[in-house]
Amino acid sequence: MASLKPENIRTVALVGHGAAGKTTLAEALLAATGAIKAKGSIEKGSTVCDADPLEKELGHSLVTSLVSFETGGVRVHLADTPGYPDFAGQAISALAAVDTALVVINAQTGIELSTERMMKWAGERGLCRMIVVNKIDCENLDLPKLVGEIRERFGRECMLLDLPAHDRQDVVEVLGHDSGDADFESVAAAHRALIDQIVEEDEDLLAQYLEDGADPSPEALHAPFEKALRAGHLIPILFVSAKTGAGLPELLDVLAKLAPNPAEGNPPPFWRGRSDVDSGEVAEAFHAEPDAEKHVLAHVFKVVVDPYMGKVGVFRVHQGTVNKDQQLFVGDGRKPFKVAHLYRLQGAETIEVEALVPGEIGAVAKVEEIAFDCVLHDSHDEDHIHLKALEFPLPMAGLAVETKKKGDEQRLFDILGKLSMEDPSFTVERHPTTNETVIRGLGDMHLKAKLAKMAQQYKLELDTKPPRIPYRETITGAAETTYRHKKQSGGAGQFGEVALKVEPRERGAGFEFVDVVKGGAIPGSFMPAVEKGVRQALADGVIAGFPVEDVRVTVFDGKTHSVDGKEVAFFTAGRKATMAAIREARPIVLEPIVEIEILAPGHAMGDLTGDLSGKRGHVTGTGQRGGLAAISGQVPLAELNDYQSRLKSLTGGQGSYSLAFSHYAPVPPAVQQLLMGQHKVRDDEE
Ligand SMILES: Nc1nc2c(ncn2[C@@H]2O[C@H](COP(=O)(O)OP(=O)(O)O)[C@@H](O)[C@H]2O)c(=O)[nH]1
Ligand SMILES: [Mg+2]
Repeated sequence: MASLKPENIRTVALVGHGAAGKTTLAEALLAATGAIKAKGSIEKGSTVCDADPLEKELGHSLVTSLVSFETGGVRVHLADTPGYPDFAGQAISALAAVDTALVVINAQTGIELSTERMMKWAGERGLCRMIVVNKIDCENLDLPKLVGEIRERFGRECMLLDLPAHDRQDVVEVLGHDSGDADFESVAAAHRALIDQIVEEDEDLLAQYLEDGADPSPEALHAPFEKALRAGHLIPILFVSAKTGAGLPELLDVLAKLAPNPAEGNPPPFWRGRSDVDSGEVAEAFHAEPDAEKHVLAHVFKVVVDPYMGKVGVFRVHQGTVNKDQQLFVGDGRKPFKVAHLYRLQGAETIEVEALVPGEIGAVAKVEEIAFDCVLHDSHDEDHIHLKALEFPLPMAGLAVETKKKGDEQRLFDILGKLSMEDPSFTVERHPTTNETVIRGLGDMHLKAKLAKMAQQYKLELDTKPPRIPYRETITGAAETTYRHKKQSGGAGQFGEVALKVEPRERGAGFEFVDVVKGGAIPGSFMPAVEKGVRQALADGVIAGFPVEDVRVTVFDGKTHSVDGKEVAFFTAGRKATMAAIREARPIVLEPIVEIEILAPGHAMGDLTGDLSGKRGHVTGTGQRGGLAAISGQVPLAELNDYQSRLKSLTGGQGSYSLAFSHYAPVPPAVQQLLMGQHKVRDDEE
C-alpha cells in the first residue's frame, strides 16, 4: 500500500475464551488476504500467532501475538490474545492498543467466563465491540438459542449483522440485503431491526426515514453506524467458521468498511501530569488525536525480552508519525533514543518499515529504558504523559521457588526480573524473614507456563513449594522480666542486665520502644544495643518464628559493670529479656484473612459455598454477575494454597476467583499448637 493514511488503518483484538478459535481465525484471515501462502493449524503447531515452542506444545496461546494484513484498501492490525483467565493480563493490555474488540464465541460451548469478562473490560474501555460466533461448521449446534443467550446477557444492542445460510456453508449479510435465504430468522426482519437501530443515532436521518420509509444509502448510514458502535448502542453479531472459511469474506468486508478507523473509535484517554494531594496538582485528562502531522504519542502495551533481539517494546501509535531514524523519548526520561530499526510484526517475524502512522502497531528493539505501559513521544512538551491506567487482576496465586542448582540464585533473580517486565500480572516477592522467593500469578496455569519458559528458554530448573503463609505473632497481656547476661571466659568478661515490660498495642499500631531508665542504670551509650536486641527478638518471632507486631517495650531498669559492661552484652540481654517477657504475655499467632470473590456457573454454587465453610471460611454474600453466580466471602489465606485446582474440579474449569487482603485474625488453638511445634526453638547458644 503506497501512502497509508490513518483512515485506512483498523486495529482489532481477537478476545474471548480459550479454544474459541481466535488463533485459527487469525490464521484464516491472513491466508484469505494473501498475507501468508498457506493456512497453518493449531494441531500441527504451524500457526503464525502461536509461534512460541511452548504454545505449540500446549496447543493454546500464552501471549498476545500481533499480525497485520491488507483487505479492501485498508491495513488491519490484529492482536490475537490468549483466552484462558490465567493469561488475562496479556488480553487486557491488548485492549489498550485497539479500537475494536472482536469477541469470539465458540458456537459449541456458548458464552464462557472470558467472554463475559472481555465484553465487560472492552466496554469499560470504550472499545467498539463485535461478537463473532465461530465454529459454525460443527454439528448439533443451536445457533438461534445462542443468539437469544447473547442478547439476554449482553443486551438487545447485540444485533445480527449476518446470518448463516445454505446449511452454514456461508452467511448472508443483512445490512445491505433485505431478502434472501438464511438458516434461521428472516433476513428481512434482521435487516429492518438493524436499520431502525442505526437511524436512531441521527435525527435528520430518522425523520427522513420515517417520512419516506426508504432505506438510507450506505454512505448515509456510515456515520450513525460508527456512532452507535462507539456508544455501545450496537454490538454486531457475525458468524464464521475459521475452518471452512464460511463468513470470512463478510467479516473482512466489515473490517474494511464498518470497523472504526482511529478517528472513528473512542480516542484513548491520556493523562498529563500526576494528581498530588500535597501540592494540589491535578492531572489533566485529554485525548490523543490520530493526526499524522502532530507530535508523536505511542503507548507500549507489550514488552518482550527476546534472546536475539533483546528488549522489544511493542507499541501502538496514537498520534503523529513514528519514523525510522527519529529521536524518541521514553516517558519522563531526559535522554532520547534513536529509532535505528522500526518494525511491524507478523507473529514471531519482524518486518522493517520506514514509518508508522496513527493506529498502527509496531516495535522497536534494544531500548533498555522501555518498560511496559510507558509512553514514547518526540518532544519534552509531552513529558509526564500516561495512558489511563489499565486495571489488572491482582496476582495472588503463589509458589515459593528455589534453584535446583546451587549458585544459580543470581541468574534466577535476573530471569524473574525479565519475566515480570513482560507480564503485568506476574510478580516476584522476596521474604527476608522466611528467605523465600515467591512468584505470583493469576492461577496455576499461569505459574506453570512461567516455570516451563524458564526451563526451556533459560535452561533454569526450579524446585517449588507452596509459599509460607505470612503469619504474625502478638501478645494479649502485659509482662515484665529482668535478664542478666553474664559471661566470664578467661580474661575479659561480658555483663549486661536489662529490665523491661511488654504490653499489647492496638492491631496495626506497630512497635514502640520506650526508655525510662533513670540514673544511668543502663548507660545511654548502651541503649541502642538494647533496642537492637529487642527488635531482633521481635523480628525473629518468639513462639512460632513469625514477627511479633503491635507491642510496646518499655525498658525501665538495668545494671552495668565498669569493666565487663559491653554492647554485645546489652544486645543479648535486651533480646533475651524480650523473648522471656513475650512468652509470659499470653502470646498468640495471627493469620491473614482474605476477601475472596468467586465467579462460577450457578449450578456450582452449593458446592462452592460448602467448600468455603469447610475451610474455616464464611460466605458474606451471593449474587448474579453477568449471568454467573458471584460468591463473596472471607477465608484464611492458609486454606487457599490449592484453591485453583479445587475450583477447577468443582466447576469443570468454568470458575475464577480473586483475592484481596482483609485483616489479621488469631489462628485456632490447634493451628497455633501445630505452628509452635514446627518452630525449632532457637537455642540459648550464646
Ligand atoms: N470445527 C472447527 N474447529 C475450529 C474452528 N476454529 C478453531 N477450531 C479448532 O478449535 C481449537 C482451538 O482453536 P484455537 O485457534 O487455538 O482457539 P483460541 O484458543 O481461541 O486461539 C483448535 O483445535 C482448532 O483447530 C472452526 O471454525 N471449526
Ligand atoms: Mg489462541
